[in-house]
Amino acid sequence: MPPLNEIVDQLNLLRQQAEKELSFIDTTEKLEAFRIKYFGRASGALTALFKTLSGLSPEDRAVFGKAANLAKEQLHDLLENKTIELKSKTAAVPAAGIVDITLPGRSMPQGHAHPISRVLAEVVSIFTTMGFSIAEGPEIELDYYNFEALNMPEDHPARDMQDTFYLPGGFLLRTQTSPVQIRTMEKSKPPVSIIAPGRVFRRDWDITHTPMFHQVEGLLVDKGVSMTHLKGVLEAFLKAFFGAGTKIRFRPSYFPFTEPSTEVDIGCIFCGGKGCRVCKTSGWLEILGAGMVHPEVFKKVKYDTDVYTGFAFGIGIERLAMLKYNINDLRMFFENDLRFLRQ
Ligand code: 2NL
Repeated sequence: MPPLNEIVDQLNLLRQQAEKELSFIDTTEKLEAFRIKYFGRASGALTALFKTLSGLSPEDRAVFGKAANLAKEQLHDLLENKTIELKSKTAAVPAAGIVDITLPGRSMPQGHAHPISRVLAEVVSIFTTMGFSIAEGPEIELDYYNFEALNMPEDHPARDMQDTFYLPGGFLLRTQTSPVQIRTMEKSKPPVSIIAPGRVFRRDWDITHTPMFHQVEGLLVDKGVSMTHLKGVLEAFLKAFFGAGTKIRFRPSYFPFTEPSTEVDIGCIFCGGKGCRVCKTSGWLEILGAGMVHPEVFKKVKYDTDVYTGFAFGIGIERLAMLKYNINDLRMFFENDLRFLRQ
């Protein structure tokens, strides 16, 4: 029986050798051969070393046994790490011929624009095609631009607390995009032909009202502009959006910022004018409001009312989207239920 220190040396040597061999192993077959060489039940090197334990004195056996067990554990860990390493390598690089390159690729889920964005983009595109430019402005406004300059007297119902979100410091959230047109007219002389698309805010929340919604307003100012031009532009828009066969009617109406004012209806697209639930049996759907710009508005922006006239209109985008996609609850647009948006 060799002395203890010789056995310990042998153990250390064995471990070093095993570690070195392991670092060169690159296939599962070689790894299996390695496992048998060291851990094999019949002739494994480690197994053989453990067998020498029985010939030692109880004291030596305790010391050597501890060292041998530690070495065995360490080698076992290394073996396990190597197994994992080799497995991940074979998974990442499949052998040539296993991959079927004729298989179709996995398709990625595709997103799309929100229905409101799509309708807004379509409306904007119809008007820019006619020659209107796009104007933008702040969503947080001053009372002057949202009301005062639009000929809305102090006691007008549209100025009521229940309709408008007031902010500290005399600011408010714009209730329409008209302030953009006022700002544009302040900065530039006629002729002006702009549309102002964007978000507007009102204190309302039910089936047909949300506190935030979208509008496209239009403004055209020049010498000799009349109601006829207004009719022509709006008819062209409605036929482009709803189809060439769309029936159109103009009804007299009232807005503080236009005179005369009109509301424009189209023949009901759901019943063809016969009368149904959507058009409330009238055969007509209200689409937009418009009119000739009130002289008081022109005075605010210092346009000469003896020289210039103009028309303006306002279109609610949510209403157009509801009609286009046959949606009866406005709140659906803002709940972001993906089932609704995909449909
Ligand atoms: C509606 C009504 C309208 C306007 C908006 C306007 C803007 C300026 C001057 C005069 Cl700067 N008018 N905008 C005019 C008439 C109607 O909107 O029912 N919108 C959904």
